[in-house]
Amino acid sequence: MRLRTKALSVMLGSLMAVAAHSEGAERVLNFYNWSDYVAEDTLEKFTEQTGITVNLVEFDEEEEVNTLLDDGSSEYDLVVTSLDYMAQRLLMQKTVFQNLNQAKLVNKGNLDAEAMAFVAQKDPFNNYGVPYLWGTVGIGYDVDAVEKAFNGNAPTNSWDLLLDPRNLKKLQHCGVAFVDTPNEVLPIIINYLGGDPNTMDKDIYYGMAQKHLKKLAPYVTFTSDISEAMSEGEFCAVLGWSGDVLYGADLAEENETGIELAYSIPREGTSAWYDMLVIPKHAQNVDEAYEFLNFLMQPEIIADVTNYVWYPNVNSASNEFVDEEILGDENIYPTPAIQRKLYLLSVAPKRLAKHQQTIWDNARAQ
Ligand code: SPD
Repeated sequence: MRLRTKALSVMLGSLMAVAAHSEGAERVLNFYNWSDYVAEDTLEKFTEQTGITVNLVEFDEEEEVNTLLDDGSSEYDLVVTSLDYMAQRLLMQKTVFQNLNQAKLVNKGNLDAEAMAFVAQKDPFNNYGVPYLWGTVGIGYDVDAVEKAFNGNAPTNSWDLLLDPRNLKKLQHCGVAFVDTPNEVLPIIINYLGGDPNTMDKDIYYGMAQKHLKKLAPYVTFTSDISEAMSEGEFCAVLGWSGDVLYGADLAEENETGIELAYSIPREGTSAWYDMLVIPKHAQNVDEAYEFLNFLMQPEIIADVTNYVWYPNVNSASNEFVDEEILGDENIYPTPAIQRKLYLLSVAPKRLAKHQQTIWDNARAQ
């Protein structure tokens, strides 16, 4: 976990706070978010507009935020978590986040109605979360290193590249990573082997998925923190999230590391995921959380985030502010034809999630 209170935000926040102090208490928002998942100036702009100081704490693994929510912590006022986690808790009738007051979400009209309906399959009536960003799980690769390993014939648009152990062997020397989320990777493996990615059958997990993962594991590092590592040449191929690979590509360019990274959505299809903004049940600064939610739903603000982190948003009004290079890239904003190949994973009941974790832990220990 990294603590990064944006310097300027603090400065502006403090200046505003001086003014605010004479009228009342300083206003703060404690925000728990993934690392590298907001534009550089988003928080400063919010402080400028509202006088609210944002304390940003970043995490690198999904488990960190989920544990925090499960524990009922009152440390944060707004957190980013996955739609899958939300759905699982809703299924268990465990309300670890607040039922949103829709009347306070004055900017929600900017959000795409179709995307909201899609998300509502797991968060009925969009009661508990506001979609932040979304993406796919696909193939990230170092163009030169991977082509070299395959003499110019690398199957970079097929899961064969990362899920056929013979291919992994060819990539072993330049480093392969898989995103550290069993609930996402195991269904992809099952789908690759011809099964239903949404199966709830534990025998398929312990049979098909576990057996195959065992063959892949010796070549793989399991981590969700790949952007910087890829930009520096630590991994030449990853099974990972779209924006993290492309953010890595941006870093490589900025730091002139000489590495060219690319991302592809495999032709066999893959899963799409949504990250949601939720207010934890015991949040202390709820009004500030609503102000930030409305701020993030401003088209130019969320477009800035997309332009910085390379993940698409669901704010249709923001499209005109999103860089051409990003809006026109079908691996980031998939065309309708590609979208038809994307699936949403069903909510795994807690029992199955435990089996997924056991299989994963066994592979990691290999
Ligand atoms: N660098 C931040 C990446 C956040 C991506 N979230 C993906 C969640 C998928 N379940």
